[in-house]
Amino acid sequence: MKIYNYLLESISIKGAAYLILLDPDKITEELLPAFVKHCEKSGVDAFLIGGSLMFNGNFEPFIKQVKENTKLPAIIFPGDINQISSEADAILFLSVVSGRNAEHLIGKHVLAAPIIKKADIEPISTGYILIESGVTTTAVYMSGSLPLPRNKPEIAAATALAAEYLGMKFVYLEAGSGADNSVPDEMIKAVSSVCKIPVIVGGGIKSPMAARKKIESGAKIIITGNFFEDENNWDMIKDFADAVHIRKPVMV
Ligand code: 1GP
Repeated sequence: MKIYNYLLESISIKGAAYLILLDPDKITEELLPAFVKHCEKSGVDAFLIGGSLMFNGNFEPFIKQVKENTKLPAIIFPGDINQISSEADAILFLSVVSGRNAEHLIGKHVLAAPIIKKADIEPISTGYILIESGVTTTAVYMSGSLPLPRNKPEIAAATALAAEYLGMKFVYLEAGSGADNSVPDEMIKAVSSVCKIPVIVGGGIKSPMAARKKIESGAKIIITGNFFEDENNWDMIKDFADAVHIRKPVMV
């Protein structure tokens, strides 16, 4: 099954999907096998893999190691075009539609497209909307573009709708990894009330309750990363997954 269809099916069965971001610069190869196994057991639906920088040159072996330890899909969340590998199942083909920097709207994509074709992995076209979160996040800085003001849900809604009309399959509201403030629930409501495509929300989500509120506001996929870089929090992965999966499977 295509990863896009797998995600849609997870949303339809469980009400929403829960993905964990693995940044090769942030988790050691010693901890990685135990972590991904624990995530799978706790109800996580898939992994995003990537980071804004890549000090760890082992991007490809990292994905391989993930795949060796879980059946869950490994989806590249690229910080740049050096993060493309045939070891992954799919790649979020992100266009920073909140910005006006042509490089991140289409330039990098032209360079990446032939590499993705050769790697034979599934590109999932995604409108990436950076939301102001109180500080300059790495994603904002690296994109060389202004984030969308957090008190302007109507701009977010219009931007997301434009992404949908351009044919993108998902819209991703991003507060930035480790953000002080996550994407406002009001903004998620505004976007999901006008868009038919599923809304992904990530950045600065630090509790199951916060994740649940995003789902109740209309988010269909929740991403967390930073929170589980602290091993002491691993016990809470299931709490996050349960909070996101608002529809419980019916036993027959
Ligand atoms: C970053 O949205 C993801 O792109 C995850 O953010 O690390 O803050 O959970 P956190």
